[in-house]
Amino acid sequence: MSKDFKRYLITSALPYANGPVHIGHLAGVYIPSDIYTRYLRLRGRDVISVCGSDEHGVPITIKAKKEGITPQQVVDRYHAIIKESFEKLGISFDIYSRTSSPVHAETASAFFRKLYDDGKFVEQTTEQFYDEEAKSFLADRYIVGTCPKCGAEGAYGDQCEVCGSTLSPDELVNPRSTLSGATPVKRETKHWYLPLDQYEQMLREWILEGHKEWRSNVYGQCKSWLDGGLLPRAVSRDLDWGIPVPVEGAEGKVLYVWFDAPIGYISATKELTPDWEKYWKSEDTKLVHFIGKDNIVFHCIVFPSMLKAHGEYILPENVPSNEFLNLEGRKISTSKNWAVWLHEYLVDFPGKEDVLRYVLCATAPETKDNDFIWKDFQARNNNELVAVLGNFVNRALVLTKKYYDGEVPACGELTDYDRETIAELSTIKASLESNIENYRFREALKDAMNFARIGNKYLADCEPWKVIKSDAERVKTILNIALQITANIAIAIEPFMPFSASKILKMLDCEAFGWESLGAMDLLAAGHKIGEPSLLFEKIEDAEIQKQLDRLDAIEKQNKAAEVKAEPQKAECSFDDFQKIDIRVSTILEAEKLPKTKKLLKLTVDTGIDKRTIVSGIAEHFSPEELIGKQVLVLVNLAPRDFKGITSQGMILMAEDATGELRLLQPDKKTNNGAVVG
Ligand code: B3M
Ligand code: ZN
Repeated sequence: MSKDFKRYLITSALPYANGPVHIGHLAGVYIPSDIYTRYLRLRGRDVISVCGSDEHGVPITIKAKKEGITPQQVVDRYHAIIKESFEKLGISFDIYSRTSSPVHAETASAFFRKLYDDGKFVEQTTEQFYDEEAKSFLADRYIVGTCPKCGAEGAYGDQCEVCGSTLSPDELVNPRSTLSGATPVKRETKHWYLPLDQYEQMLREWILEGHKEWRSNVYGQCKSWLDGGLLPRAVSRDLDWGIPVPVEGAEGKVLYVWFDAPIGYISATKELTPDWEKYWKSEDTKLVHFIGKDNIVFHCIVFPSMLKAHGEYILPENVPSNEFLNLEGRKISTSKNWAVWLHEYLVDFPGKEDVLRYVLCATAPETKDNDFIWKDFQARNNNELVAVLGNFVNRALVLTKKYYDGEVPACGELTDYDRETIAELSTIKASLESNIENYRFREALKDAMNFARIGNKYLADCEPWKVIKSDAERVKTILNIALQITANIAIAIEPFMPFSASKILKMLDCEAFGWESLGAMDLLAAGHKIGEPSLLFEKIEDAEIQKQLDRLDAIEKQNKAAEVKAEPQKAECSFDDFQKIDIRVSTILEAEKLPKTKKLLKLTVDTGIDKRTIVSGIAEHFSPEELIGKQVLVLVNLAPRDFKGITSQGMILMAEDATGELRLLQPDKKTNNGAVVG
């Protein structure tokens, strides 16, 4: 069943250049694709990994408009951030390109043109919303109005962000164009459609019959699309940002972003190598698309139909796609800033790139949604990377320094236990390979870590630090084996933690080994002098984690405040009613906590009329000291009330913020006490 391929072409979903990359993207797409690619490279396979920024589409034009800059400026900014942060995390694309590149414009245009010339499209005229003032067709996102479902203002033509309903612009009440504010009108427009229905049979055979081994989430989504029946899909849009439709009479029309973006994989390959066709047009190539689950239909249904329509291209062999990663129990959201951003992580945790790679792989949402929890991040670092991997490597190297001045001791006769340990390593190797090749990266990572676990156990069981006193010869064998395992670890963890792998090699003072060396026990010759041991991983302290949790707390508070809806207005009151209320500017003279209460403060205030006592339930919000001397507004003619035997003569006016905090209301300049408010 498994075919021998001559070369591999790995693609990773092109991130939209309208924001930076976060841990959800990494866990879903880029870490798995990098592990797979690095593994194949280590095996000496002919492999290239391509990616780039997806720089077209409506969200980018909207962002530009909001910030008063051009779409090109938006994508320039985020392309730079994304590219740099990928590099720093060791994501080893052979090329990270961008869809605003000239090669891409040319490639995507030519692709469209071939399909057009070969009669693969159907043309259709439909009615679309149009802004007569701005003289522009309107994408759904450019139309706002009242949500028909929840009544919220400012719902978009495709979605209401308040109640989450999916909408179409026709449903909005009082629709308006965000370009000019005008009411949109319907106008006819012509577009090109790819008749997906014509590819249904091909897709059924190829996926449903031919690729039953795909992950069940991917296979299941494809099946339900195919069972639901496919419809022609528009591949052009009325928009001024994108690749112009290369056909006469198509002024003002561009390729739909989901038509041009996957062609970006081809353009990137073209930019990388003059040999690009061999990767895209030969059945000997294994093409694998790493994507997020919201991209499945485009990579399994639409793009393959495009490739088939073109006729010269191969189809992907697999499309591994993950579920979603949540953050601290909540859905990651760019608009709500509920995310851990890669470029920020790299600043907050310098030198800990592999820790993030490790944790995201260990918790990758391979078969179901999963959670990124900062405490778990800390625990995995401290209990697994530091305590198991780092500890083993450190012990092996430090003992070698101590007993043999850093020279690899010769291996003597093996005991049964030595042999068992060595045999175990080969078993893990087989499992590691099969797990990576079948896209089970979490399991594969466990296998890689097992090299260190076995090493740790081996040292703990053999106790060379004790044996050295009684049988110095035996210790040579023990440490030889421990060092060989260390060299093995450098191979096994390279796809997952490349920085640590090269650190180990440096400490061993040797060149990188190929994958075929994994399991071998002669990687380090006796007499070879190792380098200086240093710590592979450092403990992460509570304070560092608390800083991240505090940041999320602050974001949560902001979001809550933004979500908050004002309470409905109370029943009408007459002017006479209002006149009855007597509010005065007053100054707080004294404040103290009422003994045996949690919430009550006893205040003495100067109301200008008199000095009086007011008891107020604000002790959890203000300290007595911060109140003394403050001017406030006091409702002075409120009927007196008793609290714990003290009579309160009035009420301090306050507002409660959405965060639950209380705010004092004060005159904006110093005012004489007793001044009437009204
Ligand atoms: N930019 C969507 C995304 O980032 C899209 C992927 C394109 S892959 C050709 O989810
Ligand atoms: Zn709504």
